[in-house]
Amino acid sequence: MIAYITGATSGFGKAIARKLAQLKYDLVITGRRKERLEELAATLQQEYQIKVLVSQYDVRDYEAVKQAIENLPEEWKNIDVLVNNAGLALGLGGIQNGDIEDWNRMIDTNVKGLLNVSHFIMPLMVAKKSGYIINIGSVAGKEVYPNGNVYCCTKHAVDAISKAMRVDMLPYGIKVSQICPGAADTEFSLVRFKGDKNAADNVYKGYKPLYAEDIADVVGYLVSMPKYVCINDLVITCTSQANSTNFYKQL
Ligand code: NDP
Ligand code: 8X3
Repeated sequence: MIAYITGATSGFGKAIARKLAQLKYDLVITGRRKERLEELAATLQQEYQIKVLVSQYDVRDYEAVKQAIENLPEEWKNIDVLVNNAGLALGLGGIQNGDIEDWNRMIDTNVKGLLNVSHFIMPLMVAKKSGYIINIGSVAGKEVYPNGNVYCCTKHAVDAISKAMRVDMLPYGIKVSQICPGAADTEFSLVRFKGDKNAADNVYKGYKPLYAEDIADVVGYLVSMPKYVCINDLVITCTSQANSTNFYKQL
């Protein structure tokens, strides 16, 4: 069994790679930071005796995605599970103060990047009439929150794309699930606040957030379900979070 994971250099993607390695999947792991990919590949190969292929590219780069997937060795094209995880938020503020570069990066990564990768992997699944696509959405794709505007918009797009994929893949027996996590302590906030560690740490103060391993466990559960069962959509928060805006914090 082969799983293809985008954004495996950190956070959810890295934890999902470890979980699927435990379940004896061979892995294609992708992201921009090659050193991290190589380090993870070496660790997982050694710990779980699986095969790992490193594929470095930026999901925003359509040509690079095309080359990376079309040039996979034939035996690696038999992909069973695609985890569309790569994504990011940049900034938190009103549209009137928004930075167009941030908007473009979020839209190009979270929406077009996910489409780019899916566009080249779906035909491989369609040809063999089997496969499983797991998209990482967000609670931000279910409800908007103050100052989250463009990031929320990209995750609402992931919600729509997940539903559309499920409809389009129906004749081919390809499953599509969306996982929508709430606040999780990964590098997400460090990226959102552009390296400001204090701002990032503040997001997770006063309560116990989700951790990447919690979402990886859910992926492990999803792939263990029989072929005729498809869990369409999961919203997962820590117990101290009820939705996008309501937290119980003890500061
Ligand atoms: P991290 O910042 O820890 O990980 C993000 C991953 O995405 C990295 O591996 C990064 O790799 C990759 N990535 C980002 N941009 C690109 C790009 N242009 N091309 C290729 N890879 C890219 O954050 P998380 O693990 O938290 O985020 C993973 C997903 O989960 C995202 O889609 C995020 O929106 C979503 N999410 C996060 C939540 C949270 O609270 N943490 C909650 C809900 C959803 P590299 O930089 O090496 O390219
Ligand atoms: C990440 C969760 O609520 O910080 O998608 O945007 S949130």
